[in-house]
Amino acid sequence: MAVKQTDATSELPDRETSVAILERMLLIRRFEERAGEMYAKAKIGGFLHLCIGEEATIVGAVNAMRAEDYLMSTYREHGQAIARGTDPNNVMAELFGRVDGVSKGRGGSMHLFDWERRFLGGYGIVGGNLPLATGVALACDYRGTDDAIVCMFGDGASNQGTFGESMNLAALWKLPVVFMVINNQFGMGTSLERHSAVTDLSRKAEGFGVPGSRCDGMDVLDVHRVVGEALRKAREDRQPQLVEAVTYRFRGHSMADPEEYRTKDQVEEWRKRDPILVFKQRMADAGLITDDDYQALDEQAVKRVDAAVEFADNSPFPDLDSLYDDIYVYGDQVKGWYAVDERAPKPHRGEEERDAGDLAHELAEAGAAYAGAEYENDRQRHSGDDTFGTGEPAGETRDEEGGGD
Ligand SMILES: Cc1ncc(C[n+]2csc(CCOP(=O)(O)OP(=O)(O)O)c2C)c(N)n1
Repeated sequence: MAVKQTDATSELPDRETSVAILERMLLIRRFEERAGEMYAKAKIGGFLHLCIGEEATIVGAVNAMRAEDYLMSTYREHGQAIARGTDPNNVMAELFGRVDGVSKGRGGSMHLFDWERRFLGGYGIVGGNLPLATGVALACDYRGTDDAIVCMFGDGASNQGTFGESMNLAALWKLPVVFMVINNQFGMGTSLERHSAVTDLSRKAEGFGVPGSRCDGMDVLDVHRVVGEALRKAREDRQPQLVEAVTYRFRGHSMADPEEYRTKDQVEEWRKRDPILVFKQRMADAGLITDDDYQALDEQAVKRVDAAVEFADNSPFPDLDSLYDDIYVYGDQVKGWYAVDERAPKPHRGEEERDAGDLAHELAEAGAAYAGAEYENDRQRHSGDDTFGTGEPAGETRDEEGGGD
């Protein structure tokens, strides 16, 4: 896998714009690093997928969108939310599972959502967001709007059946959608060459009638240029597009990744093309920024993230009474708990937690008791050693090893 060098063909924007781009990428980087730390300290539950290394791909693409456009992403989406303008406080609070999180603490890291900014998530099912994005594009078209959607997914997701199904319908119905494959070289621990017969992913949808283009995902300006043009074609010519951004994730797939599928040398080779440092150097060469300016921007990003952690820490966990709010299931599946199958003008029975049947309550309480016992066991296992060098009491840390998503 060759490391593509930046051609640096896209012109550098004015100082103010360039600083804003750098600022945003730095904020995402520092946010992700801190999220990793908070995960190790067990402040964050579930899984955590960091986008460190992919900042140019994210910021370049999001900056090419209009405010009215929609964005849909995968579980590796903290950066997308921040790039779209969601307050880092609410993103961190969601990671912490607190009520002030963007999804009221119910979604966690993989399910960020911000309707106001038309950020439609955060999606845990690999390839599951492609048909949904196609549906959103259909809605944009059906309502006669000028809006479009950018749907981001990984190289691994391009092997899902949903990829072909979505491309076909988008092309057939001439929908305003840009499918953006973030090729970070791996689907979990499987490299692109080992999981996809076609490795030029920009061409993978051609047979379905969706033309593609490729950008250097480590070059924020190149991404901006290519996604901007793809959005124009999707919006104005009603021709859906596939954009491949060639990038690399510097960290493991998730926090539970021993990274046995790649060498340190390979990671180091790609780190030489760190999208933030490369962009900073271009700005410095053009006389737009000094080392002191950069230092100040970095400190500002760190402070912003400090504030986000403090905010998240001070936000309460959702009330146990709200456990059954905003949840829809069919009545047959959980006894005494009804929702979508009983549409009526009045509040639905399942929307009142108190109406939930005994069984649902018992299950919830048993689950909470079980989680408490696990936590205690974990504390005892770690008591007395600072395994991860976090400087925190050992019981506050978690084991990062072991399989997982
Ligand atoms: C349908 C489905 N199958 C399997 C998984 C488990 N899984 C989680 S992430 C992942 C790898 C996806 O890789 P890629 O699409 O390249 O995205 P990346 O993680 O590199 O951003 C897999 C297989 C899942 N979440 N959903």
